[in-house]
Amino acid sequence: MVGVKTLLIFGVAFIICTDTHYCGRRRYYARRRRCYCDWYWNAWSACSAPCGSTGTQTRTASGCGAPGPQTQACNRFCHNGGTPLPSSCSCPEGFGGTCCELELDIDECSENNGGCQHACVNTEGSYYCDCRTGYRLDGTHNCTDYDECEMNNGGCQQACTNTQGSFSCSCFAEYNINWDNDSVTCNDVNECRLSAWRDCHFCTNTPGSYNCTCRDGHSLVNGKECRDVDLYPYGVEVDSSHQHWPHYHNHNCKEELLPMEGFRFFGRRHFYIYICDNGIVSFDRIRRPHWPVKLTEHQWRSTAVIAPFLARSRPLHSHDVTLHTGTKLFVELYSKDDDNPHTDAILLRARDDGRFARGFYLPDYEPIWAIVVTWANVVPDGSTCPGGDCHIENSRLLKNNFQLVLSTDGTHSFAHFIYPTKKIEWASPDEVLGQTGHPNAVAVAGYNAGQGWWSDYARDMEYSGTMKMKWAWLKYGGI
Ligand SMILES: [Ca+2]
Ligand SMILES: [Ca+2]
Ligand SMILES: [Ca+2]
Repeated sequence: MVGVKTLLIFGVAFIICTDTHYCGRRRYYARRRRCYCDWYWNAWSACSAPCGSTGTQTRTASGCGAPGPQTQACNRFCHNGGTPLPSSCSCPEGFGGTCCELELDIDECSENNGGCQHACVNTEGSYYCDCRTGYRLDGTHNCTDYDECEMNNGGCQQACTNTQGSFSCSCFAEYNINWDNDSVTCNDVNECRLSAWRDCHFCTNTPGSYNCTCRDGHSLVNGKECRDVDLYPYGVEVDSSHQHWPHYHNHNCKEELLPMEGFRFFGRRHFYIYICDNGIVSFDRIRRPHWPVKLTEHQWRSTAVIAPFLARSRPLHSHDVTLHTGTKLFVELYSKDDDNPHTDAILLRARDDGRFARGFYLPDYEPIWAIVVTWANVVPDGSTCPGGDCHIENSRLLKNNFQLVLSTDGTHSFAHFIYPTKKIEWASPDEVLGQTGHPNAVAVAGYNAGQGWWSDYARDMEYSGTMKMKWAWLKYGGI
């Protein structure tokens, strides 16, 4: 019976556990021949938010007698100091993303140019400084000039000059930079074609230089100008330069104070000289005479004047004439014991000129001062041309050169007119237009002591007021 009973128990157990039975809400199952009732948790669900302040997740239980679902907070955080919001975060500067998990780039250049002297370049997570062309970085923020000349002479053929942020090429004297082409190579200057060399008689161009020689009776001045030896030295020869002549428009002539002995001119003694740019000087203040008037005309009867070549001229002729090639006026005064190293030679020459002046006999003449006035490149006034300007090319302009030398010993005075060979090229502005049939405004020369009507103290030089004035150099000077 026991065996049956036991069999019965097992039989009951077997029946109960092989079926799915519920006892209330419990579930039974078989294990080691016994029946159990149990439950377990399922996995947590995904969090409802990746971060922030409201994330939750739930889990459920399964099995015999399982409890209800469970809920808990999750992902309640923010990265990098962010402030939690529902389901996201508010990020501090420099961070981004829903949860502030991203590090954002800061544009360092936006403030104070990143401390860079020139350019600031922002990069992801950083920045760097850059320099303008011609500069290079000195350290991390500053820029210093780059000396281009250090490397290969800057590519310059001759001279290289470093400048802030750049450099430039230049050439030695007698060479010209090749601006049209590369700005670094140098071309030889053909000096013989330059207007400044127009007074060189025989010019030979050489690479980097030139060679100038002169005809007989001339001396080479400044390496490029042949001057008639009849001329008194002037300009560079006596370490002086020409005077600028802004007086054309206000009609004034240049006033110079004479040494205290003054200049005795027949019955009057003068202490000032007024030098006009068109070939006349006066000892009384005059306005520039625009028209040549013979020296014996009544116009001068009370004005002491000396005119070596008074002509209708214009110091700056036309627009294409630069100051360099316009009229130049040299005024050099030499006074005994004036410490000028050239004075002795000038006074000696003036002495001989006085002693040997035709018609005078003054073997003891000893000047105490002399003034040398040189008119160079006197060009005709083109105002008679149509429109008032001839626009003659510089190289075609006719030019006159002449000199007046005054000297005195206080009692006797001399005035020398000097016309260098072939350097009187025109006598009337009409020659510019090729109108020489009936020229007007022909140059005059002579003097008037300004002592009355038809005074004996006035004289017109032969040729004065005629086209023969062009040959004054042949008659009164020249060789
Ligand atoms: Ca950056
Ligand atoms: Ca530089
Ligand atoms: Ca040359």
